[in-house]
Amino acid sequence: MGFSVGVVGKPSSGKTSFTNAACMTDFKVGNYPFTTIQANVAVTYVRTPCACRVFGVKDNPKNSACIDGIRMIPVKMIDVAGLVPGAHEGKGLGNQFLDDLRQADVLIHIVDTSGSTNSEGQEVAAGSHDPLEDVKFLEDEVTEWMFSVVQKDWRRISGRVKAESAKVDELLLEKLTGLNISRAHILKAIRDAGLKAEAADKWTDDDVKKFVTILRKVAKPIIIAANKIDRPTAEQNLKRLEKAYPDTLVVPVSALAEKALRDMDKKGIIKYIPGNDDFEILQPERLKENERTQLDKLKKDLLKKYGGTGVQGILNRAVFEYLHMIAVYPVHDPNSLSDGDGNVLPDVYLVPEGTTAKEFAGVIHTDLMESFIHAIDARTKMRISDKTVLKNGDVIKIVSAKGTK
Ligand SMILES: Nc1nc2c(ncn2[C@@H]2O[C@H](COP(=O)(O)OP(=O)(O)OP(=O)(O)O)[C@@H](O)[C@H]2O)c(=O)[nH]1
Ligand SMILES: [Mg+2]
Repeated sequence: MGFSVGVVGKPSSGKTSFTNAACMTDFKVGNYPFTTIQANVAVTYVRTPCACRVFGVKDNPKNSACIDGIRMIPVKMIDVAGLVPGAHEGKGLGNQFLDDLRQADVLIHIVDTSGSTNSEGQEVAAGSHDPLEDVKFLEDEVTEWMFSVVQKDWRRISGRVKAESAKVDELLLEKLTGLNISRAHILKAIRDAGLKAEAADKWTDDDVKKFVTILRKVAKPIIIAANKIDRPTAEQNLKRLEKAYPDTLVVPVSALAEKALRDMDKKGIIKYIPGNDDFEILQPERLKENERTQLDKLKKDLLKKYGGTGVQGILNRAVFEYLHMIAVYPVHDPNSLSDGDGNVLPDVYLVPEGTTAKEFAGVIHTDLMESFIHAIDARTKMRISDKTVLKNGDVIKIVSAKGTK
């Protein structure tokens, strides 16, 4: 599966609750630190209007699902153990589990916005801990982790740049490719740090640190889920978080409410579509009076106030708005929009904005890219060249010398 989201934060901030709500799993949740030790891996979905509606066809999705004209694209979610300040030096559970985040394309930082847990994740009086501190330390810990990976090998890398005029981006790529970091990420970080790749043997410790700090932002962007927004002390802190991090995506979230709504939907008591700011009660007779009151309160104080529980919202916004990914559908036959077996609009892939037709072929299969001839846009039925930049919702046939898709 293509896209991966890492779920990070201090202990007891609600990482596993968020994962359970997003993926409908039942991983262990607890109000004490380090409930999670081994990473939990599950699948969630981002939602986007499906091309079937635009083309007016009935589809047969294979690598995804389509519900009422909404295409659900699977995304891998990795819920890791809680991080405490000093984790990169071995505090708490140490930084081993940071390795669980290697494949993540983006990190969702689950913050206890209600301020009712301290930096170690222990319960404290609601509102007494400042969640702004949590954001700062988490960014630092992830950067320190990346820094330690680069630093471990820096002598050898700078030595080779000096002795053999080796390319620093190539050596760094070898080192960092396992962290899902690309050459483009590395080159951008070198450029943005104002450093010169040819002079890497002369980079000071501070230069390397600066490079890694920017690389972390480029390759593992962190967005903020302001969780536990259902608690009274959270609202004020949400405003402070938004003000302190104007360039970061900050979304109010209640993992607890989302899981409760999805569970009731599964039982058929209500109809709730994740991401919506409303639900419909289907079987009122199955609700006790206090449950009914709680549901009314949840609708008024959370769904209507914040536009939803934020769980689906933050995923969609992270992928489409913040990371600028687009959804593209490959087909075998641009007229029937089907694959070789007659399935209509079977697959959809998330690719970064700016992806060309030829690069898209490479996302499906390396062979398709290598033998790429041209592509056909199913909407216009026109040929498009290798360099044509694709758009969100495009349906594309790749014509290649080795076979077609
Ligand atoms: N009120 C409220 N409580 C929540 C919410 N999300 C999680 N909690 C509670 O916070 C506590 C910790 O939840 P977990 O999901 O286990 O937290 P975690 O971050 O995975 O914790 P570790 O695995 O120990 O790092 C539990 O008591 C949850 O019920 C929320 O949105 N609202
Ligand atoms: Mg957990």
